[in-house]
Amino acid sequence: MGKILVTGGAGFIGSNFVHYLLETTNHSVVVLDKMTYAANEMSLAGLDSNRFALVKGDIADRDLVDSLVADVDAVVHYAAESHNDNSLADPSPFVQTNLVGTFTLLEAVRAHRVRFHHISTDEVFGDLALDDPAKFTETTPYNPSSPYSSTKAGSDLLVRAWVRSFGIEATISNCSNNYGPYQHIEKFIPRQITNVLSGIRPKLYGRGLNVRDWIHAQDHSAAVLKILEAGKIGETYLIGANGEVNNITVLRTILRLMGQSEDSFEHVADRPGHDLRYAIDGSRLRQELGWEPVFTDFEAGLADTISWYETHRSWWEPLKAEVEAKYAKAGQ
Ligand code: NAD
Ligand code: TDX
Repeated sequence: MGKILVTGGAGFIGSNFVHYLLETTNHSVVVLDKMTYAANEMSLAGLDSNRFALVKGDIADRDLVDSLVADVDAVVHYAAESHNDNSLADPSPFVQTNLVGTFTLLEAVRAHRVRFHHISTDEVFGDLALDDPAKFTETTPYNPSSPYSSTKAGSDLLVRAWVRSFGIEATISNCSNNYGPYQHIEKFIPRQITNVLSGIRPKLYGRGLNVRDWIHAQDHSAAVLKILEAGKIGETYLIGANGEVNNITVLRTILRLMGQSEDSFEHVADRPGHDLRYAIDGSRLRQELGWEPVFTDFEAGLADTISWYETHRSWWEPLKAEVEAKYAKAGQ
């Protein structure tokens, strides 16, 4: 390989992947990122400029994308509008970035015959009942619920069509909910950690019985690298670490780890159309590519994450007031 273009590399999971790649391989990395509200240049500070460059730009900018793709050996595509609540308030950037942006990248990898890996989510499958023993597999039909997840589903389908119709060398992965350092504080876990650190009572949507299947962002990065190196072209891999927990349990664990009473939170308005449960069957990835998660103790991973936010206040504190003002307007 050699030189890898990472789209969305200044966001949460993309920046974790850039660090992982630079630390565990000899590849060099070019990040293409529009630097939206979700990006943070501090997440990429101090990287070796001989092996790393940041290009500020839009994945839907055809000429820019074409020139960058022409000069790399592989593209790993993380860039997206990623937050469900934002997609309910204004779906428009989701359609533009997640669909038109992915289309623009696909046309460039088709023209230059460059290896492509597409990052997606388990939310494309819709949700499962709380008492359903089933988990999502690679053959579960798509049934997305929100503007966010429907645009991710559409982007996956574009990739599949470009593989079949044009023979591009692509793989897809659908991962469960990530946690870890560098996650934007609009998301559930860092929002509650930084609420406690700011003297704000944590906010739980509805009754908090919705289940998410948590995986540490570093385990996600390791899985993506495996797929990039050894995945079968045209294949889809589900990435999950058997981390199903309901929201109220996650919140009570955070409160306990932070020395608070487990009841010191507020119930707020539920998310419209709120998916009940996600659960990944990741056995194909384990069996075919030998990937295993390292962060198997969720509570220990949460404790590490809490300590990261405690020691990186300058990374998140400037964002806090605006994020909470936006939620307050929605009664959340
Ligand atoms: P994020 O919102 O933290 O980061 C997204 C990044 O993409 C930001 O740096 C942003 O500036 C950039 N970006 C947005 N629009 C762009 C555009 N038009 N051109 C170039 N850059 C643009 O998101 P995240 O949570 O890190 O998610 C990354 C990817 O992983 C997404 O594709 C998401 O669907 C997928 N995913 C996320 C999770 C999760 O739990 N967060 C789980 C599974 C899959
Ligand atoms: O303040 C909150 N209180 C709360 O109870 C917030 C922000 C969320 N929640 C709930 C909603 C969800 O059930 O917590 C759960 C997790 O919420 P998010 O962090 O918004 O994540 P989710 O909607 O599950 O989507 C995430 O995982 C899949 C990512 O944001 C997506 O990008 C990814 O595809």
